[in-house]
Amino acid sequence: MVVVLQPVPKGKTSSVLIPVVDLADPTSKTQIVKACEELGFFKVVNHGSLKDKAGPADPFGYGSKRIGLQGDVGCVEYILLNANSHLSSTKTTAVFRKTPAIFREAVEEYMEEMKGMSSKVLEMVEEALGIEPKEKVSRLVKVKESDSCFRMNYYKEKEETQAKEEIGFGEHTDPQLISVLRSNDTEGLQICLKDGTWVPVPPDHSSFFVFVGDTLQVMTNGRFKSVKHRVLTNTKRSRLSMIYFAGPPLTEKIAPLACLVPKQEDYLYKELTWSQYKSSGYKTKLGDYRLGLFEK
Ligand code: GA4
Repeated sequence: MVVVLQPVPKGKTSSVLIPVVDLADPTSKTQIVKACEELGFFKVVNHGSLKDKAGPADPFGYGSKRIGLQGDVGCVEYILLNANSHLSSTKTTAVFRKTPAIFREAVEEYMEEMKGMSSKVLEMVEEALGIEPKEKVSRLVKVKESDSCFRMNYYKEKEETQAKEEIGFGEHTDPQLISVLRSNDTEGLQICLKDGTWVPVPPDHSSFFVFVGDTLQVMTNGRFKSVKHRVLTNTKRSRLSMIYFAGPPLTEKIAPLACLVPKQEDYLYKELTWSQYKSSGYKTKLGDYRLGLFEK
């Protein structure tokens, strides 16, 4: 099943088929791998168990306009939370603790569900690619040390007097393994194809969108592509999105998987810990090409 993405009016234009993975379909594993290889992005339907509920940062907490630590700005208000509940001393947790229980519990439950969804997708990838040992990748997001985070973004509707398009969230790739996004029915998200064309993703509040992140690109030695994406606030209605970024533990060594690349000389990337990659990432601007840090 595929959905046609409409071309953007400016610059290079094209339309592309966005892969839709039906989790209830027995061939879904193969569909996931195909989508990860071709686009690094896909939509998930029939996710069954997931409930339909949800809920300047430094970098966690509430943020408005400023993104990251290197001066990036966007027309966005957000809350960024560390998903590690065991890190009770972090500022995130302190701020988060002060929020009403009804909100906190909903967010905690949602993060838990997203952890389950990301590990499920990774398990399917493991099976389809024959990754060994078992759970080599999915384990990284399941363990309590996994360094995952959760972001809620609010993009205000564009006013009549404003320029035609404004950047809500500038172009970037996600550094983690995979990210799972859910939004309301407002457009704005765009993904970048391998030829550089930007295509809008039609919103669908009842589905999840999955992005391949830099870490999964490295572990698959470039077989899966970390997809560049952005949000433009070119809309009459406000957009709300929630994204779970499934990351490995800070001490985890990230490198191409030996079971996928038998010869070391074929490795496109060198080894870095997730902590090294993450902290270098915070010294970069949003749109910088961070994967260069991994390149041999
Ligand atoms: C992009 C993906 C996630 O939203 C995020 C972002 C993070 C932040 O907003 O604090 C970063 C960005 C993201 C990548 C480069 C650095 C770090 C802003 C920035 C300029 C939470 C993440 O993990 O990396």
